[in-house]
Order: sequence, then structure tokens, then C-alpha cells
Amino acid sequence: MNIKQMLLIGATVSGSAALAQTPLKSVFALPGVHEKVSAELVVRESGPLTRELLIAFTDKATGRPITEFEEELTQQLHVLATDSDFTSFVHEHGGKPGPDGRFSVVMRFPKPGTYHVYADAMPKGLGQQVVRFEVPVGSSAFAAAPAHMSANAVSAADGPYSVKLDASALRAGRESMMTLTVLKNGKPATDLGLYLGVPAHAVFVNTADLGYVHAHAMAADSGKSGHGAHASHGAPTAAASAKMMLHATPPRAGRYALWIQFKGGNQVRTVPFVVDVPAAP
Ligand SMILES: [Cu+2]
Repeated sequence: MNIKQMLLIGATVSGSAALAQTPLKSVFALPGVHEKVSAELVVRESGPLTRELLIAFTDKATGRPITEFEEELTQQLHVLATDSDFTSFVHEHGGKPGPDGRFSVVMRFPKPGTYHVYADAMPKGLGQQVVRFEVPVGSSAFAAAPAHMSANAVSAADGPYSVKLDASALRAGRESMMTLTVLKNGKPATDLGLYLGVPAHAVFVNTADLGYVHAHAMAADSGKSGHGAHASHGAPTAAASAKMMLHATPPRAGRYALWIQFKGGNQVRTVPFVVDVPAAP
């Protein structure tokens, strides 16, 4: 066998290995923000409902892999996933990327289905960028029936914690404010901590175009402070106030699945809502 034949065999073998895990391509998911990156995802099955996600970003301007990321809310990569019915929500982090810039995130999905997986990062010098992948998990034969989404509920719960939400002032295309109160067993919660540096997170996904918005709450009485990721370093026990406010700019009018996450009793709590955002007058 000559060298050329050996190279050909090598190429065929690595070619079929690549085919076995053809990377999934991303869709940009941050409406209104300049798209500066694309990304690829390789999914490795590590259990019936667990997957290792290998995520690599490319700078669209240079075509080169991105290897440096800034921290956003204490993390270099946030990965958030919801199923196609918006009935589940998973939030994980990518730690530090390898020298080639590739992140590895292990996610445990609550049930089979097709998941919208969002990778939210700040590649160095490019600002926040968010991409989405569609990831099938398990057999779709077991997928849940479409959930009844009851929009504009004022209260929803996770365990003993419930959130009273007023999102009535939200308007598309402009920064508007929602207020929320976290209750525990019906009374304003007194055991709230910071989660990733802030009192609460709100992740909105537009149920029609799957656009993504991530906003952070601050204490309702804290004025303009407390919005940074740096305020909390070294103070993991700092209590958060039960009354919070949150500024968000939903890019378009329409229905959004919304998850509020906060730390209650030292556990991350996730409370789901559905909100209809009207156009600004
Ligand atoms: Cu995160």
C-alpha cells in the first residue's frame, strides 16, 4: 500500500466518524442584536435522558474559533433548554472552555422530546451572543401532549415557594418593568439568596420565533445598584429581598414562555409563567 492509499483510508475512516456525529448548526437567537458568531454542537448520549453537549463558537468576521470568553453572571457559558411545549426548563453551565474554545456541558433532560437549547455567552470583545440548537432527546413517541398554556397567570409555584408576578407593564421593543414577590408558604420569603450573583433571573422565550431574552431582577428597594455580576462575589449568603423588580426589553409583541429562577432555602427554584406582551402604543 502506498502512502496515498493509506491517506485515503484514513480520510474515509475519519469521514465516517464525523458523519456519525454531524455537528448541529446554530440559529442566532438574540433578536435586535448584531449576529457576530455561529456555533456548532456535538451531542453525546451519556444516559437515557442525559447528554454531553460539546459547543464551539466561531467568529463570523474571521471564520476562526473563539477561545476567549468573558464572564457573564459568574459564568463563561450559560446553557438553557426548554422542550417544544415549553413545559420544562433546564439551566446548566459550561465551566471553562478547552484550549480550542470548546465547552462541555452535561445536561439531564426531564423527559424525552425535542429541546430548544440556548447557549448564552460573551465572546471576548463581542458582547452578549445567544445561539439556539434543536436537540432531540429520546424517543419522540413519548413526548408529552401539548400543554395547556395558561397565559398571564399572576402566581406560580415551585415547592413551598410561589412568585407573584406583575408583567402587565411589559411592552415590545422598549425597556419596561415587571415586579415580583417571592412567597414561601404564602408569606414573603425570608430565606432567599443570590443565584449567579443576582436575586433572580428571568428567561423569556418567544413561543413563535423562539427569540431569547435574559433579564435580572434586583431588590425593589435597591435603586439602581445590585444589577452587576460583581456585587455578590464572596457573599454567597447575602439574603435577597422578597420584593424584586426586573427590567426587560421583549423584542417583539407576542407570547413568551417565562421562567423565574432564584435561590430559596439554598436550592435553585424555577417558577414558570406565560406572558402575552403587547406592542408598544
Ligand atoms: Cu446560567
